[in-house]
Amino acid sequence: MATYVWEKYNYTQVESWSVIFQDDESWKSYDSDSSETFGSTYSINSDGIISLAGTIRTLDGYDIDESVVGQYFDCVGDRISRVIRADIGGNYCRIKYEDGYPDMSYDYKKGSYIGTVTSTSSTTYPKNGISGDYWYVYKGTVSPPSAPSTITVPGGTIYSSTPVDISWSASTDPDGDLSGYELERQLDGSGSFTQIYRGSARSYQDTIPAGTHTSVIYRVRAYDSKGNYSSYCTGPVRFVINNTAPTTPGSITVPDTIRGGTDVAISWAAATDADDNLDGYIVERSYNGGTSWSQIYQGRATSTTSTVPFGTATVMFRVQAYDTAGAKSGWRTSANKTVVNNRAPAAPPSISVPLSPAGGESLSVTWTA
Ligand SMILES: [Ca+2]
Ligand SMILES: [Ca+2]
Repeated sequence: MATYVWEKYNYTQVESWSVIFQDDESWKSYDSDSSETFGSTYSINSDGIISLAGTIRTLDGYDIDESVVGQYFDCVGDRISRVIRADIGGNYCRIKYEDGYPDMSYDYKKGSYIGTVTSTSSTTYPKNGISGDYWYVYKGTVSPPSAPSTITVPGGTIYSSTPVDISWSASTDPDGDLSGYELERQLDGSGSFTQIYRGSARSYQDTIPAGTHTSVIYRVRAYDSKGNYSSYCTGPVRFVINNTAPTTPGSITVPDTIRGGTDVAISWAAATDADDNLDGYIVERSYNGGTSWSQIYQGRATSTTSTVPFGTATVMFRVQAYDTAGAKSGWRTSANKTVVNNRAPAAPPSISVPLSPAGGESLSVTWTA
């Protein structure tokens, strides 16, 4: 479905005086807000001064010349009857309205630009004119993006509590205004789809919450900056096996004093798993207060050792549990420990003792520093 686009503007009201005058062959009126020159015969400034070089008449057809100076006469026809007076002197005349109802109409001029508006109907706003408080200029139609041609969902069974990577192919937009994608998920083959991602990326890591879900379908569509949507690209049905992530280990234990260059013993409390499929633990270490982490252990034990290099300033450790479905617990993190960097002095390189000590005499034993 096409979307119709307009530019939206403020507008201003302009008074248009309905005195007309003859310029060569034609009769013209003028706007009171600007000085204008018509041909070479008449010029009008913003005070309504008309250079007099020919016949001037009202819109109703009354000539104005020296014979009506200071006189009054009625405008007739279907207009409100009113009086005008022409003061003529020198080579100009001034048209003056005496009854408080200047014989003027209103014109409208397009004002400052506000923005664009859209509609699915071509008749919501005027093509070029006023509706309500604004002036609209029709700019044509815009088109939605193409739908992503593919959506990729991991094959086989999906476990709840375990992240799954969903990705999709890029869309294109005839207007060049593609903005992003919306990814939606439907659980158990019924009910509405729920949006789980909106943005410009083309992949998303989803985790189905633990529960009683049995199947999942993903679908994605593209949108542009005007709010137009593509159709959906819908993925296959995947079966879901309910799984709960293990509990986070209740504690992690590291020595009170950690010495640089020595092995550090780390242990943690065992996790539990509601599905009885706990598979092991991952332990990570950080030297910069948790800004970055590196893995130092993965396995089923509840303790490990780690050598902290001499010269390390601080160290912290964390552990999480995982199960056979790949679901992971939260992290249990140690305090940030200051490392003690102190080594025993080296042994003296040599020691010398006399080769043939004599009994009863004192010995001289020396060593090098
Ligand atoms: Ca578009
Ligand atoms: Ca589990």
